[in-house]
Amino acid sequence: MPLLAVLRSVSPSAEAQADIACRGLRVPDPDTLTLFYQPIKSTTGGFECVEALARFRDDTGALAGPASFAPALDTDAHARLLGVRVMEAAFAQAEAWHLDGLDIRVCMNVSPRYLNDDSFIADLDAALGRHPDILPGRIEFEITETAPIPSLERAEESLQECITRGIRVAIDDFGAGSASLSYLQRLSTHTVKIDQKFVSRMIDFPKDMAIVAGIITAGRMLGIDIVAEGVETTDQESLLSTMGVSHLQGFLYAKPMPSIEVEKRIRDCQRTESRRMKPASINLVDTIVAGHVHRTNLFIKTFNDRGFLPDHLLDVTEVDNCHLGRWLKSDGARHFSCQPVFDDIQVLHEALHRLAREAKLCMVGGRTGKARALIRVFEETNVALVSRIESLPAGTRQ
Ligand code: G
Ligand code: MN
Repeated sequence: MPLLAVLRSVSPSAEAQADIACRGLRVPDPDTLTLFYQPIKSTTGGFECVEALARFRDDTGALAGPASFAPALDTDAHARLLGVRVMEAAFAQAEAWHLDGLDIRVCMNVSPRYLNDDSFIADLDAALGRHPDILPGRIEFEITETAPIPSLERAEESLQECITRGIRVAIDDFGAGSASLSYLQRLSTHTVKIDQKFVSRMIDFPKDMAIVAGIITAGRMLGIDIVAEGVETTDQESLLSTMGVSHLQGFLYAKPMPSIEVEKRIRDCQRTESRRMKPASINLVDTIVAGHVHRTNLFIKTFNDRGFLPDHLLDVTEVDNCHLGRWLKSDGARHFSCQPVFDDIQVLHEALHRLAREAKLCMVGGRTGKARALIRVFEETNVALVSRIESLPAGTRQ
C-alpha cells in the first residue's frame, strides 16, 4: 500500500483529537519528524548498528524528542501515526544504506501500544513491500519495558510474526520496568539493552553493578546480544567489557546525529582499524557445565527409574537451544574456539543429542533393549564431553 494511503487511514479520529485537546496534551506535528541515529559499537570490532531516534522540529527549528509528547503518544491513534512514520523513514534509510554497500543494522523503538495494535503486522508488511531491497536481519525492533504492554499475549504474537519475517527483536531499557524478568522469560529476543540508569550508577553503587553483571551473565548464557546503554566514561567501558557485554552505546562513542553524519562516522570507523576489546575475564563455564550435568543426570535417571525419556530434554532439534548449545555457539565460541579441544566438544555435544533422539524413537517403537544400549553410549559420550569441557584452560579459561 502506498505510504500516503496508509497515513490517511491512520489519522486520529475527530474524537481522539478532541480527547487529546481537552486533556491539554502536546501533540507533535508528524510532518516535522526527522530521525537521528546513534551508533552502537560491538566489543569485538566497530559500529555494528545504529539506533534511530525520533525528533520533531518546532517553529523555531529546535528539536524535541518523543519524551516531551509522551502522554499524547501513548494513545492508540498517535502511537500508530508515529509508528508508521518512524518505520517508513527508518526502512527507507536501511534500504538506502544497504544499496549503498553500508553494512549496518538499523534499530528502532516500537511502542508497546503500537505493537498491540491490530494493524501493526499489516503496516509492517506494507512497509517491507515498499522497500523490497531491505534485508530483514538488518532491522531490529526495540520494545521498551518501561511502558506497560497492554496485552503480553498479543505482543508475543506480533513479535513472533516479526521474527518469522527475519526481523530482530530487542528488549529496551531492561531493568527499568517492573516486568523485566518475565519479559526475558516470555518473549523471544535477540538483544537486551541494559537501562542507562544502571550503567551510569554501577561504579558508585554495588546494587547497580550487581544488576548489570546479572543481566550480562543471563545474556551470555542465552547467547543473545547485550547492549549497555548510556556509556559515558572509559571506566564504565572497561568494567563492562570485563563482565563480557557484547555491545556499547553512549556519548563516549557518539551522540545521536543526522543520517549523513552517522554514515560518515561509520565509514571512517570501518576504514581505520577499530579496537577489539579484550574478551570477558569472568567465565561462565563452571555454571554451564553444572547445569548440563544436572540435565543429563535427570535424563538418565528418569529412564532407569521410570522407563521413559523426558521430551523436553536433549532433543536433537534442541542442539542449538539447550543450555550448553546456546553457550557453545556464542560466549563459549568467543572464548574457547581457539582451543583444539573445542571442536571435539561440539562434535560430542551433537552426538549426545543424536543419541537421545534415537533412544527416544526406539522407546516409541517398543525397542526397549536397543534404547537401553543407546543410553549406555549416551552416558559414555557425556562423560567424554564433560571431561573435555573441564579440560579447557583454567583461570580465565581464555
Ligand atoms: O530508551 P532509549 O534507549 O530508546 O533511549 C535512548 C535515549 O538515550 C536517546 O534519546 C539518547 O539521546 C539518550 N542517550 C544515548 N546515549 C546516552 C548517554 O551516553 N548518556 C545519556 N545521558 N543519554 C544518552
Ligand atoms: Mn531504544
